[in-house]
Amino acid sequence: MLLASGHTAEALQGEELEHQFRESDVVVMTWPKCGTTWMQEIVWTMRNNPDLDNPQAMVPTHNRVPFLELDILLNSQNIPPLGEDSELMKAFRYRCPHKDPKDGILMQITEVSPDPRTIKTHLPFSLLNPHLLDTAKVIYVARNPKDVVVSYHHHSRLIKFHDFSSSLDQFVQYFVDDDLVFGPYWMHLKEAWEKREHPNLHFVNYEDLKQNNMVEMRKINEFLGTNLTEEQLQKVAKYTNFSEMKTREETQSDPKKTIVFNTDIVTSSGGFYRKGKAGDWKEHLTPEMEAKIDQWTQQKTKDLGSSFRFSS
Ligand code: PPS
Repeated sequence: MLLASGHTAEALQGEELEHQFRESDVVVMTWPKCGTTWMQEIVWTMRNNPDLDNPQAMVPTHNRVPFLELDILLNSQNIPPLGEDSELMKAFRYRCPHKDPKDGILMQITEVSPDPRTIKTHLPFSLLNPHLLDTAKVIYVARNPKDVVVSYHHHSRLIKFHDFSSSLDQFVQYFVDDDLVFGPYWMHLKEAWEKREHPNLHFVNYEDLKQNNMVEMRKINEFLGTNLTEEQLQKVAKYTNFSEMKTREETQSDPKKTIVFNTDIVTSSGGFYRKGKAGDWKEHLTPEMEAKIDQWTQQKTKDLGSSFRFSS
């Protein structure tokens, strides 16, 4: 699988995803578990639902904001071929009549999505169209790797198809060895960090979004050029906070999602909306795991400059 063990972004140079971006696109770019879904909902709502009266908002986030490279994950040998009665295939048949799913289900759904598109990707800049920033806007969300690894470990056990049951200790080792799906965490972040002054890139930390929510919401509003009033921003901030998003997901659909989720993990550790906190790693990482991540971070962040930091 692309970017799984042994495939670094460097090794894949020249194999970029050939997606044509449009001027009105906003791409939410993250390493997994850094706050993608939260930012998808903020951006989509600011652009399409500032007064919270758009009935389209009832459609689950992932159907409004396509996950550009999901086909790569769907091609995993762990995942049985999508049946015609699956939600995704039904959406494909409806939105892309006469198209062949073998040419990419999500790729083609993304292509036919109407403007203005908000697109999710976990791919780094080096694996996307090199003209991305000349064309579209990108919001990059970074998160403290200690919270990322805890959240990703949970996710890997939660999603049935990942078929993952190893310990957090083992998972931390995979993380610092750059052996998890979507590859080296620091390389991904560094590629965005280096471009942070580009007018079409907005770089935000999950921790800042959590702690100074309205400050960050105003910055996003300015970056997107959405011109929301303070009152609209307050509404969007409330609508996209953790508890509201969690409640919406649980009331809109089967919270245990038995086809996709391991129900015993949902019961013991929570669903997709697990904790939504900055600093929850303190409840999970042992001093040894923490030291391992600190040492790795120190090594990998040397050339990021002194202005780079995570707030907790
Ligand atoms: S994914 O699967 O890569 O797209 O996951 P991603 O959305 O990037 O990250 C999931 C984590 O983000 C938390 N989350 C939120 N935190 C704060 N506020 C809001 N609104 C929000 N929505 C999702 C989610 O709970 C996961 O973090 P953990 O630490 O596991 O709770």
